[in-house]
Amino acid sequence: MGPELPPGQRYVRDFIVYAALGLPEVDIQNYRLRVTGCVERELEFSYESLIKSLPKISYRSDFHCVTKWSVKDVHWEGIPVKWFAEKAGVRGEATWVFFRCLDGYMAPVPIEDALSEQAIVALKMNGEPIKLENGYPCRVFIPHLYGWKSAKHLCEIEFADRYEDGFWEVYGYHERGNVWSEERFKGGFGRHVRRSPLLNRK
Ligand SMILES: Nc1nc2c(c(=O)[nH]1)N[C@H]1C(S)=C(S)[C@@H](COP(=O)(O)O)O[C@H]1N2
Ligand SMILES: [Mo]
Repeated sequence: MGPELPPGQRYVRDFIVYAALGLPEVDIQNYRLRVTGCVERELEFSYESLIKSLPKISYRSDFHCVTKWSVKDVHWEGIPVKWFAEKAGVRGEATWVFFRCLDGYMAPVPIEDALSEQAIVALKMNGEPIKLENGYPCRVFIPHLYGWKSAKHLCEIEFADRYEDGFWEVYGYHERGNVWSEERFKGGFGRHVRRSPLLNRK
């Protein structure tokens, strides 16, 4: 299902692997996903606990990179970010989520988008555990945001009461990155492009 391609995108056959900071070595025995920041209790999950017990959702959705390539109909499976937020007891002052990665990459996402229904910590793509180059052991996926928000090798979900640039935002990429309103760059051009109103929130 799903409508047509978002504006300005075209389909390619497969993912073009981006690893701006190189592929990390993943020591899966000692790997932990941490939930930190504006929460009642910080949490830690081993890879085993992520794959075994936690509530999963799955669906089909396209993937859209801001450099204009999209991959059609990827099957995603993972744990809703919302589940982690509820489990940790996210506090009212949280307005942003910083997704931090083993390679040092970070992507900020407004809390509304991060807690939206289909926003997940993905553990499988197309029925297989995520390959190293695609973000093993897990990556964020939020269907309506550009691919640079899909932080690979995720190791920390930090709830924050302030905005901070991540790896790509420093270079002028948009704070939110909604694919349907073409939020490619901050400020910028065109009627769709504007600073996120969330930035003005206290
Ligand atoms: N840790 C990390 N996550 C990342 C990136 C990265 O360089 N490092 N690149 C981002 C960008 S720009 C895109 S388009 C997608 C690409 O996903 P892929 O490498 O699985 O194709 O990963 C995103 N997540
Ligand atoms: Mo990208």
